[in-house]
Amino acid sequence: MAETAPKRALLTGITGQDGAYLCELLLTKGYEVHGIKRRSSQLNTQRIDKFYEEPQFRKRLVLHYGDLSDSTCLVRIVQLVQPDEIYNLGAQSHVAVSFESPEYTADVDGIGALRLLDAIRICGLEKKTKFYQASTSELYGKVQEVPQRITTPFYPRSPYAVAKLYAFWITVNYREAYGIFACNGVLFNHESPLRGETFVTRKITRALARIKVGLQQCLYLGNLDARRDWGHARDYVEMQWLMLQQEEPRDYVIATGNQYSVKEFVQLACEMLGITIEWTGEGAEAKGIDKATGKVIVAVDPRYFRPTEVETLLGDPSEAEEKLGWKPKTTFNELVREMVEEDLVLARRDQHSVGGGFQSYTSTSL
Ligand code: NDP
Ligand code: GDR
Repeated sequence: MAETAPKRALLTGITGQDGAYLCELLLTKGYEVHGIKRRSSQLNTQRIDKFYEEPQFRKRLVLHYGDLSDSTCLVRIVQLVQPDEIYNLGAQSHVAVSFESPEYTADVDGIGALRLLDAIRICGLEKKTKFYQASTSELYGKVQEVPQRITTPFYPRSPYAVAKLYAFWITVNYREAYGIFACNGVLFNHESPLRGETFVTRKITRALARIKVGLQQCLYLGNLDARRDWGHARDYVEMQWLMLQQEEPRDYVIATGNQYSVKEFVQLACEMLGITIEWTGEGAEAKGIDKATGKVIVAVDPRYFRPTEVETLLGDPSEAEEKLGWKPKTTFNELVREMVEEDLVLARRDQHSVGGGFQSYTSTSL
């Protein structure tokens, strides 16, 4: 019997957190995975390098240089790969950074989605290529309904969210106008040990682990009262794939249905590290003191406040459960534990380097 060709997926943002988890999921499912990576002056494929070392995956993973701001390269890659599925995960994904680079963020996060959808049309692949757009709970911004579901009105609060609003609607429009199987996954925050170090959860687990082993004195944060619905990236990429395996394309909210504050995240991470933290002050004056040493280990630096903040987000995942049978597997406690444990290993490794006379990298600008 002739072997059937593997399904082919094209991922933008393959070098990011979700890209790495999705890449692994698709390779495990037998896909041929093509990824678009940006040229960088330093290596930027650390999260996916391990797949090249796996003999069973190596042959089915292909990387192409490209950029979401460059439509000619996107058309060329889509034409070359003829993908069955495109997952548009690439983005300038940091909300605070989007206030500093609003135009770039609009170009990559908003128009980037259009460029890819148009590449599908230009290549005549409307009937073949399914499209996943990485939409976000940031669309709800100043929340109009609790919990947020797919019908909740949007009220974006940052250049990032406004750019993603455009990407959301252009995805809907290309589905309706050209019959492309295109879906938005409106994902609430999802984290992991692979999370970028400047997002709040990873910043917390990394810094507290380094404080625990004596490599850092204090963790500086912004709004400690912000509340988020935090899930695990590994669970969420499964849902991204599931959405493209349905009979009909539609948009879904992906969340856990539970919410915690930044302060509660810090508190739990401290407990897991055996640090007893005592809080004093409120708002910009809030401080976390290590009870054992009396030292301030968490403080607020207003530099991390945003011009417009999203105070609270809480998703309703019931539709994903009813229609797709999807439920997040990892609890909040398990997520925080996994991140803390991995960062403690990294901190101890750094501690050994320092003991051996090497410098350890502590950025105060994270
Ligand atoms: P990351 O920031 O970890 O990864 C972003 C990826 O996009 C990286 O691979 C990055 O490349 C790439 N990228 C950045 N700019 C460009 C560009 N101009 N052209 C091509 N690629 C580019 O994000 P996540 O993995 O956390 O998120 C994936 C997607 O999901 C993003 O679109 C994000 O906005 C969205 N999202 C994320 C959520 C979350 O909680 N994680 C929740 C909701 C939505 P490089 O490695 O070179 O920087
Ligand atoms: P978010 O994630 O903005 O929700 O966007 P982030 O982790 O950056 O912030 C979450 C909340 O924590 C508050 N906060 C801080 N944030 C950062 N980064 N650094 C700090 O020091 C700090 N102190 C407090 C923030 O103000 C905010 O309220 C993420 C990204 O992955 C987006 O791409 C994605 O779309 C959304 O999640 C859903």
